[in-house]
Amino acid sequence: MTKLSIVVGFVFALVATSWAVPLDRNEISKLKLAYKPLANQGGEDPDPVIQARRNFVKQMMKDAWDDYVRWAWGDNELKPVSQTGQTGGIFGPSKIGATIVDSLDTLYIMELMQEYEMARGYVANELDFEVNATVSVFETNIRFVGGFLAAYAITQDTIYRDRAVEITNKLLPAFNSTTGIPFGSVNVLTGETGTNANAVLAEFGTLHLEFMYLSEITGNPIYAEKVQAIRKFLKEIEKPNGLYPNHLDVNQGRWTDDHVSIGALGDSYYEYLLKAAIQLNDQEARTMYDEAMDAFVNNDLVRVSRQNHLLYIAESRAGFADPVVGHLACFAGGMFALGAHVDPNNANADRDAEIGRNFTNTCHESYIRTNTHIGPEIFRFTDNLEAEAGSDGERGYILRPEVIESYFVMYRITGDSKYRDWAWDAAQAIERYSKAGPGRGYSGLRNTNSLSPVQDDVQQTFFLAETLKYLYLIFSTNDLISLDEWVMNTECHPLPVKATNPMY
Ligand code: DMJ
Repeated sequence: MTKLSIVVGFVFALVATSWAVPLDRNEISKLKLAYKPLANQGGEDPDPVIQARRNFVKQMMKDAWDDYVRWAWGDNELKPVSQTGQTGGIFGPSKIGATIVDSLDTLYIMELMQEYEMARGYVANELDFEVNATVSVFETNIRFVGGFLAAYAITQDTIYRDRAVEITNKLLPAFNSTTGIPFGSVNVLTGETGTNANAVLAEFGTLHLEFMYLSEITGNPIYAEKVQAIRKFLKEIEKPNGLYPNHLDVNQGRWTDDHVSIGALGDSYYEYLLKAAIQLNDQEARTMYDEAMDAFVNNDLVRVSRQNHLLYIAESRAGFADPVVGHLACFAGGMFALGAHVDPNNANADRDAEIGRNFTNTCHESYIRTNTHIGPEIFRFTDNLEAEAGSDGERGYILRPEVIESYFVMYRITGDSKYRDWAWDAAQAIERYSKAGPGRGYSGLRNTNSLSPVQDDVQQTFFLAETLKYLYLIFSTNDLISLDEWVMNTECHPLPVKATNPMY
C-alpha cells in the first residue's frame, strides 16, 4: 500500500465514520486540508523492464516539453520541425499557453517538478485570458477547465480553481441559446457567439464532469445548472431508433442530420454519460448510457469483419451502416470494458466486457497492420480491407491517444500484460517515426504506411496531456491515479470520484 493510499484511506475512514451525520462545508474543507496532495507517491512497478519503459516515457515527455519551452513558450502548440510556435484553430488567434495548461498534471504525476513549477508560474503570473479570440467551448472546457481542475484536485493549489472559474465564466455566454444548449464557440473577450446554431453532440455533451465538479468546489450552482439543463434536454428529446444524431440546432431544438457515430462528433458524449455515473453515482446517466449502447447493438452497428471476425462499431448514415472506424472511436474499447467493470450486475455487463476486449483488439490490429505500427486516422471493413485505411488521405496520425487509452483501461481492469506490450510497441513506433529530431519534440505523420513518413509539424497538446500520460500510467502500478478514486475527463485529466475521493 502506498503512502497515498494510506492517507486517502485514513481520511476516507474519517469521512465514513461520520457519514450518518451530514458534514457542513467547513468540516469538509478541514478534511480536504488533511488530504496529502499527490506528490512523490511512487507508482513504480517492481519489474525492472517496466521501470525502464516508464523512464523512457518520462524522457519522451521531457523532450516534448523542453522543445515547446525553447521554441514556443506561451503559444498554444509547438511546430517541432519548424522550431516555432503555432496559434490559430480551436483557440482562435490567442496565445494562451494551451500546451502548458494541458501538461500541468502530466508533469506533476511524472514528478518532473522543475518543469511543473515553471508551468505553474505561467498560470499564476503570465496567462492572460483577456484576448480578443473566438474559442471552441468544448476544447476550452476539456483542455483548460479540465486541466486546471485536475491540477487543483491533485495539488490543492487554489490558483487552479480560480483560473478554472475565470475561463469557465468566459464560456457562459455560449449558453444563451433558446434551448440552453451552448453554441460551439464564443469570443472570450466580447461574449459573442456568432450565428452558427448547428452544434455537435460530442461538444455540447462533453461538459458535465468539469461543470459539476466546479460547482462543488466553488459552491456556485450555476455551472451544474447549465449541464443539468443539457442533460434534461437530451433525456427528453426523441432519438430515432434510440440513436443520437451528431448535430442539433440549439435554437430550434431539433436534430439536423442522420449521421450517428461512436467516433468523431459523437464519441465523448457517450464517454461522459458513463463517467458521470462513475463520478457521482448518477443513475440517470447510467441508464442513458446503457440505452445508448443498446441502440448501437440493436441497430446492428456492432459487427464483425468477414475475414477474421474482428469486432468493430460502424457509423450510421441515413439509417444504413457505414463500415468505417476512426482512430477517435478506439477509446470505446476501454469505455465498454470500464462500463462493465464498474457495474458487474448490469444486465449487459458480459456483453459489454466482450465488446470492450474485442474492439480494443481490433484497434490494435489497425496499428500492427501498418508498416510503422502506428494506426491510421480512418480504417475500413470491406471485401478487400480489414482494419486498414482506404486511401493515403486516411493514413495520417496526429499523435492521438485513443488506442493507447483503451490499452491502459484494459490493463487496469484485467492485469493482462499483453496490453503493456502493445503500448510499448506503439511508444517505440512513435519515438522512431514521430520524433522531430534528437532531443526534440514530436510531430504527427502524413502516412503511417511510409517508413520515412512526412511529418505534419504539429505537436498536439493532447500528446502531452493524454498519449504520454496513459503510457506512463500503464507502466506504473495501479495505485497511481487509481481508477477507484479518479475518473479521467476526455483529455485524460483526472477528476475525483465523489464516493471514494475526499478531493471531491
Ligand atoms: C482529445 O482532445 C480528446 O480526447 C477528445 O475527446 C477527442 N480528441 C482529442 C484526441 O484525439
